[in-house]
Amino acid sequence: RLSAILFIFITFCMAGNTWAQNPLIMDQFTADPSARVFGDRVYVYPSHDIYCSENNGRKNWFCMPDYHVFSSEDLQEWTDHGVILSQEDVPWGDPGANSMWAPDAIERNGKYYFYFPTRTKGASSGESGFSIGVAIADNPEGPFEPEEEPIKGVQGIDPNVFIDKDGQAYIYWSRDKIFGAKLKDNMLELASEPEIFELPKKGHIEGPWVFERNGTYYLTYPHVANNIERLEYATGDNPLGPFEHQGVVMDESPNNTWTNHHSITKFRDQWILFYHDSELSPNFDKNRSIRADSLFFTEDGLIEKVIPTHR
Ligand code: FUB
Repeated sequence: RLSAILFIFITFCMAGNTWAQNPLIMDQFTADPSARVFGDRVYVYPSHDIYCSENNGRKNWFCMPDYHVFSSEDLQEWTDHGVILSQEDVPWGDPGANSMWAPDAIERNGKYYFYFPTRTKGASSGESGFSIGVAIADNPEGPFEPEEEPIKGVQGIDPNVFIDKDGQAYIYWSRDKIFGAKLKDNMLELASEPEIFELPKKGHIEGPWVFERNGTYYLTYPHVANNIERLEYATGDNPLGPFEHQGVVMDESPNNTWTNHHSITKFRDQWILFYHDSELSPNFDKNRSIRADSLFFTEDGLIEKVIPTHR
């Protein structure tokens, strides 16, 4: 009888998302997880939060010096492959800015392209002072070599890259609103004029993540609706829209974390939402920790709201 109860309990926990052990990384602060499946492992490219004093950036603000990449075959045990890119390595970046914000990575023709925003040397403050660079590697864990110049025609943060079934690549980014454009085959230059997606009508939106499922394109994003971010989504028939706002993927953080930043990917036949929260740093919400929970769709292709699991 006890083993039957235990079995039911474990099955309930699995169905309720405890596939992953949250937070995923316990020995450092991590945020903005972009997750990709390469081979039989899931790789997460997060940003890396530290705490700034007056001397190394803006005190009490985001302080992000470099990127590590982590991988796992079961979402339980994670390998830290170490630093793949630091602020000082970026030829066009402001070396003292500690501004290595939310990145993304994607594979094309056996090369791995790592997209990262950082403040440009001598740029004004604010998101328009950020450009988006690309670093290239032969393996998902690097070493990554940054390009000499950022992508022309892109000012902003939170890059996300999507490659459609026909091979056309797209890049999305944010600067209060979400922008998107086609990428050339070299993955380094825009192939179309940027388009602006104004969804929803009011409030700050950032952190785009696009994926396709059964012919529907999902544009998912954090939206500041009530002071802090909640994850929302829109759908369309085309990677560049138009997109129709659909609803909420995840409510605002129970820990009052101002940001949430996410990715959605399918790993071992299960859709998974990667996101962050500041559960490990209750008094400072710019020191965040990445997390993962299963994500499900209704029969109509709508996203069921994800409820975060805790340890
Ligand atoms: O991590 C720095 C910024 O906070 C990201 O670029 C935003 O998406 C938000 O998570």
